[in-house]
Amino acid sequence: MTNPRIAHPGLAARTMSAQDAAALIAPGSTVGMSGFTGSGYPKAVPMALAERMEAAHAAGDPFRVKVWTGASTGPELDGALAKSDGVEFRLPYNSDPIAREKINRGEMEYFDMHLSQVAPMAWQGFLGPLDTAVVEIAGIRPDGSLIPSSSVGNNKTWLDRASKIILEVNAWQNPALEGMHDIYYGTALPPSRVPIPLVKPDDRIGEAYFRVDPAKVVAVVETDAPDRNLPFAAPDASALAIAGHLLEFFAHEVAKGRLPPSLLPLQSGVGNIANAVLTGLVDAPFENMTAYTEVIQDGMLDLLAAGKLRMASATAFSLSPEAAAGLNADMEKFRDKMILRPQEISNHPELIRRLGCIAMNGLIEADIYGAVNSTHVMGSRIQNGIGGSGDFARNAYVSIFMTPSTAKGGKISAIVPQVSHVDHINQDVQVIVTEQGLADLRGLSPKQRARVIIDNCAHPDFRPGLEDYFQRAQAGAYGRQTPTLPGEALSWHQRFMETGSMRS
Ligand code: 0RQ
Repeated sequence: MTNPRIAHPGLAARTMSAQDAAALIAPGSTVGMSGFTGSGYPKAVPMALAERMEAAHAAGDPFRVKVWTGASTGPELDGALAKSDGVEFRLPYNSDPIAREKINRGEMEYFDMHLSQVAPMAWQGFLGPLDTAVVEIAGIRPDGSLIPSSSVGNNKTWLDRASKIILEVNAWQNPALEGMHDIYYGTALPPSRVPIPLVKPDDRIGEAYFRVDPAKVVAVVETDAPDRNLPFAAPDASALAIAGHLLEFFAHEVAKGRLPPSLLPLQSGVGNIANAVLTGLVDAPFENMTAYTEVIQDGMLDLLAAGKLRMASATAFSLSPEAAAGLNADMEKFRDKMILRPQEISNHPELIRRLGCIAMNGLIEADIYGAVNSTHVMGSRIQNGIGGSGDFARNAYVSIFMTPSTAKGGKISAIVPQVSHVDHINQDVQVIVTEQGLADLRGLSPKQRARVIIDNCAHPDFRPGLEDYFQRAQAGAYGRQTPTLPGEALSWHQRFMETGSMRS
């Protein structure tokens, strides 16, 4: 029987099994896959590829590929390929635990990069050639154009750049997704680059479909499998306190006339705390809000459903299984309020600066001067990656980072004398919030920043240690602009690695 989702006869004729499609991917090649935060990633071909890899390894024949994506994917892609020891190089973002272990054991090369830069760098030729694109879509139209699925990510670029293309047509994806996407084809390389004509989060500047050269499509695979996302934890006391401090800050900024009553376009990062802040906004006195962000998570849907958020622009969904099922059942209600764009547009520095986004991201640790580490535990073990946090933090109207003041059951202070890895320099960090309070760092010098970060954000158990370091650094450092004691600055991390705790 013909599949109504594959309406182009020429492409329908290329329908085959995932195994046959995976057989078209060569060892050592570079594969650009769809997928962004657990949405819209291919679900059958990577698993079939992983089986091939295992068989090859068992026969003593190494079979590994280089994998590029939008951001994180799901266990059927990153998990399966990492388990089969099939990935020699990965970019630009990963949150899969098996892949993380491989990376941190030094068995997989990982290029953790700004998500807005992936497509431009691919076009500039900085990343090398792309052999195969494996892209999940919601359908193929009679003219051969493609209906995107639940994430856009870098798909446009993979489809344009790859020598050959494998499409997965997923019947689980809601047909009502059609028309929600805005695929902008106006990007060009310098010196031909022009301004991107987007001035409001609601603007549509592109097309609803991907263009594709049918001659490059070597396989079409039918699937029917859900996106797999992780549930969000119910907000704990710490997440609620952080949300409370932030909402108070927004109200204060509105009262001062520094933010309009509907705020400015919201960007919200990944994780439970970011989600808790969004949920907190449901009962806050801000109406007619918008979001210009990377992912639409549960809290954004709550805000849309409550009528507090007028619309949300992103590149992907990042929903709990319940919220994904709910959205799928209710897509008609939400679809006109959401736009999914390529990640080079959702995260574009020009647009973030123009729109004046309020950036809210998580962190691993911050130091007393306000530098932020979003990626590396103890300076060397990667957690996920910088993702879009750098795109937004540097260019935002106000750049906010949030975290509980301690990690690992209180053994680690999230506020340290010096971060063990730098993702966001202090100039890109304007507000830090923990459950203890909020530090507004705008307009402050390094020593003034240290004062408010220690007083407002550090956990009381670690405050005296930070205070002691700060005082001695001011008295004995080589210079007094950003007083630092190099021999001691990372001693808290050293203590944790030696004793299992930063506590002395
Ligand atoms: O590890 O799961 O093993 O216990 O880090 O920490 O507290 O669950 O916090 O989910 O908000 O994630 C920075 C990782 C925070 C995230 C980060 C350990 C902690 C736990 C997760 P376990 P929590 P969150 C746009 C924005 C970069 C990308 C980004 C992130 C785990 O926000 O990946 O911002 N950001 N993208 O125990 C040791 C510390 C720690 C620590 C936390 N100081 N020391 N371990 N952990 N702090 C979206 C995209 O780009 C897609």
